[in-house]
Amino acid sequence: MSPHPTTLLPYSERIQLHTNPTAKRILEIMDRKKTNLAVSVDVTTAEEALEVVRRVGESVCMVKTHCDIIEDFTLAFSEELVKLSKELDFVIFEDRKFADIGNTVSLQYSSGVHKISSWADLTNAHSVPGPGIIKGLSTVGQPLGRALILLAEMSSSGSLAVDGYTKQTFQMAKDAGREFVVGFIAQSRIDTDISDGEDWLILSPGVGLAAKGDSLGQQYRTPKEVVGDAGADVIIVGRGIYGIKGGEQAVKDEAERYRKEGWKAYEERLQRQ
Ligand code: S5P
Repeated sequence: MSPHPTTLLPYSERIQLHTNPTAKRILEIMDRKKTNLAVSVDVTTAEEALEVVRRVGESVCMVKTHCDIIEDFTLAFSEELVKLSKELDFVIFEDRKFADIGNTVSLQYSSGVHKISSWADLTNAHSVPGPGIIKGLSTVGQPLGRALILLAEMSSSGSLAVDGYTKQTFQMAKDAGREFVVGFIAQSRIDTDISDGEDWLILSPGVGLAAKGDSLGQQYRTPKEVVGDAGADVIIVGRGIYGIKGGEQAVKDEAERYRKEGWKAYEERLQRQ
């Protein structure tokens, strides 16, 4: 199979193919810092999370959070995260996986303890409720220049987000337009986007250099498989980096190792014709 055209374009040339300010910024950072690595900071205290971010910040284009697992979450934490995102030049992706009707998700996004829209550049949603979820989130996020990605596939074994579901998710994004929805969580670049010629960002979790999976269904592939073979743009790594034994320096070094692997896979991909 010939490579998907988008996978042959450098990140720098794809910036102009986006109108959403967060999508542009992601591609600009990737190009500037030579990184397609997102670190998923799945630790349970604010201090630990900020510590991991300080260690990996220089190596990443994106930090992914699950704000609802942080026991002592406060808006001071999110303010510090925003400060670090400016100093260390990365985008904040809150992995909220919204999955309700438009009215409810707009409140979950803007209100409550977390006020996600006030600090997260990017968030994500399941397509299962239908297009109202995009409308609800966009009323809050779009005026702030935020962006949304949809979960088209998942990395876990037995996921129901396959085949027709994946295709319909893609169609839902196409129908919504690319002002707010800028891409997908997926395991590979979705073939059908050849037909509309649009540049969607593909972010892939389930990336690990050591383990092949965990005991709860997670499945890992290498950066080479994800970026090189499957044509994804951003690799999302959690435990493979923050869970490494050996202290602060080890986490920093491991982030660099993944950054280099991801970037090498991208550079090799650009050479394929
Ligand atoms: O399909 C998915 C989608 C997501 S966003 N599979 C995933 O694993 N994720 C998230 O990526 C998951 O919630 C976790 O935060 C991260 C993977 O973590 P790791 O420790 O397995 O690398």
